[in-house]
Amino acid sequence: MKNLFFYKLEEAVRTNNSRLCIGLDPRVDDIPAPFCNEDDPIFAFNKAIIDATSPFACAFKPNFAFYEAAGIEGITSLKKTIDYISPEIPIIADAKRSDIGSTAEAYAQSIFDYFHCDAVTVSPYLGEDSLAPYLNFKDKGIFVLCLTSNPGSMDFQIPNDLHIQVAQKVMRWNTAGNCGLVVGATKPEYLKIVRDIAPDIPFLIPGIGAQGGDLEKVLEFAPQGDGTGYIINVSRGITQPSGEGDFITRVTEAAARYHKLIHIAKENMA
Ligand code: OMP
Repeated sequence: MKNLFFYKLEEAVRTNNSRLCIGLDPRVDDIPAPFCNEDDPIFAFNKAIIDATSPFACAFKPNFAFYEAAGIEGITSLKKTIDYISPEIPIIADAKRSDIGSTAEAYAQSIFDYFHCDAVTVSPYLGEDSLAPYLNFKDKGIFVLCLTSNPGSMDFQIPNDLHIQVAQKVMRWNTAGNCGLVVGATKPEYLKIVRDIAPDIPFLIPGIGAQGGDLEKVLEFAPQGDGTGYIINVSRGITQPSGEGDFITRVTEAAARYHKLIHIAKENMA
């Protein structure tokens, strides 16, 4: 069963022939000179990136940390960025919320009623009642952290089989078809385990690019049986492109390259 969010996501995948989610994680100190002279540098920077990369994207994922770090102006830039993105391209609020139910209700209202995002990332650590306020938004996407891409996933998640338990729980919580799992690209062998447990839960997969995840291996294990059900996030690899020359040209080339790499890796699997 696909809810409204996952239907919208698959529409965007089809339209742009893309499973590339582009992370909008602006680091104020790294914003190139021309954008710094604008009234709202973060928004000007994001707007240029969105204009250049929308044809390659199936989703955008702003991580709230980078906007909150810029204070009240950053929050304004975030709102403007979200409002600027075409309504056809879903927006995943990377907010990694987690709190007791009554507080989670306020977080969910913020993400969905104020920012009007299509989906959110949440941490399962506080259990089912802490996720209920998000899951009650049946038309939205709720991506639950399952196996994170950072080295610290070896502290609790993997040695205690928490990734397995989270995948099993999310299978049960997915009665509205609005759940997804965040599964990092840096540990494909564990990603495979999660896919075996949750064969029809869509994956949001960060960790390609700056974190060195193995795209070929990820694409071997990530797809659902019908070949769908996953998106690959790249943030710094696109918005902080290497090389010299015009910045937006390099951003466009990087987005085109990851878009193509995903296709090539998929073809190599076939
Ligand atoms: P890059 O490493 O620059 O591509 O950024 C990755 C983005 O994905 C950042 O916004 C991270 O916060 C986020 N992320 C991870 O890197 N690892 C995870 O396990 C989960 C996330 C996420 O929830 O998106």
